[in-house]
Amino acid sequence: MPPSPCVHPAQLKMRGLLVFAALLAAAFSTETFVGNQVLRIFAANEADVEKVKELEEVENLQLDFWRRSASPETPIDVRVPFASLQAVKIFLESNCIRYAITIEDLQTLVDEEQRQMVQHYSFPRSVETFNYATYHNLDEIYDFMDLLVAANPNLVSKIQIGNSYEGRPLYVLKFSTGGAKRPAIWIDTGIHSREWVTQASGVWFAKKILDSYGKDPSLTSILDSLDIFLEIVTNPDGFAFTQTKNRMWRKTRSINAGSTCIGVDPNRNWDAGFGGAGASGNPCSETYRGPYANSEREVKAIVDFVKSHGNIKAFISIHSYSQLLLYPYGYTTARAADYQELDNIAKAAVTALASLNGTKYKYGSIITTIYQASGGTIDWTYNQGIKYSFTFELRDTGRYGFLLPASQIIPTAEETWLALMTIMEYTRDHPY
Ligand code: 0X9
Ligand code: ZN
Repeated sequence: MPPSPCVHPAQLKMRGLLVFAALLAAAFSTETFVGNQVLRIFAANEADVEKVKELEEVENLQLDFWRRSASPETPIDVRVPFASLQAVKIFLESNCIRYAITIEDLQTLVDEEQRQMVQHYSFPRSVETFNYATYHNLDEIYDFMDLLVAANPNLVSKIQIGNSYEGRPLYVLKFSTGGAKRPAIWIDTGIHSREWVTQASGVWFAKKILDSYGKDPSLTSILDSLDIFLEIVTNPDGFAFTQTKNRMWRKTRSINAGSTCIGVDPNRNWDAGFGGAGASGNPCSETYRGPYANSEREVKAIVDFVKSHGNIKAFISIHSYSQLLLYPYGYTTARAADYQELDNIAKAAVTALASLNGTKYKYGSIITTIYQASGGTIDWTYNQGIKYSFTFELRDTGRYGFLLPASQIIPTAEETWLALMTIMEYTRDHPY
């Protein structure tokens, strides 16, 4: 009998571990990412970019583009399931397209993140004992909001702007020192559920506002003339899903008529260039725009809130990752009327951000800095007349991507806060 193909004992042990992880996940019906790799693809020219787009069309490959590219300058990051790895690598090599493996085994990072969360969990009794340096689940963040309001009901209140598709409350924290319908600043985090550093930063911002009022003269003067609205978990259904079923979930969780695929990209569902290039009409796509603009309750709730408020002056929507500060437009190459002013503000904001830890951000309009994206949040808010409309892509630039280690939460939030302060100060000093 011929000997069976040789397997090194160390490999066998590794395989055993992988099988065990897969079994555990199966028991909890959680999606596993065992053997998934994230590849960074360096397209040398337009033709390469087009070639890589061909891969995207092959649904069977189940590729998850973490970072797309419209031009050869920015590399493409893509999560490749184990079963597709060989095919993708052969495709790239045979087309002479260069790539590197940025994440060897995604499940290792997911497991590490889970271990960190369990290890650092402590029952929060107050906003003082709450652990800001770890990731939290939805219930913990909702509890945090109540603790925050209890800590200073004169400064912060919790309002509900609607319900998610699955019926979860959509909560917004309102920071206000009085006055009837003062002009306001809006900040949202977590509209893409897997971008965990954003919700975690949102929690930190809330505490920072509370701590700074009455102490930091600048934040104090901002809150004495403007209200701040902060929606931390903008896509709660997706967020809950990332915690229990699939860490990589991005979209909402609405059912799509005529398809088995779930969810709409809530950053393609706004009524600005809706249905144009830079979004998909395929419900199975990660950038599915939805059946019509504002079809998603999570989006509609904000649209209704912004319209009924009528006095929002700055709107900041926070994503990750790539380290970018962007302004309109994403759906058209037309320059925003306030292009020069927005560019100046963005420059000042990224300079302030870098001053803390040296973290470098690029800035510019969405379409020129990353790619065309239609139906995006801040294009709609800008067209509504909210001049100071910005969107962030927080850390990192791809080493960990959406699985940014918890040790980076506080440094990320701290540096981002400086950029937010720059935008908020500008809003305070340049009323319109
Ligand atoms: O594609 C997107 O929706 C954004 N990138 S992400 O990785 N966070 O999904 C970029 C689109 C530009 N608009 C905003 N950042 N809002
Ligand atoms: Zn995003």
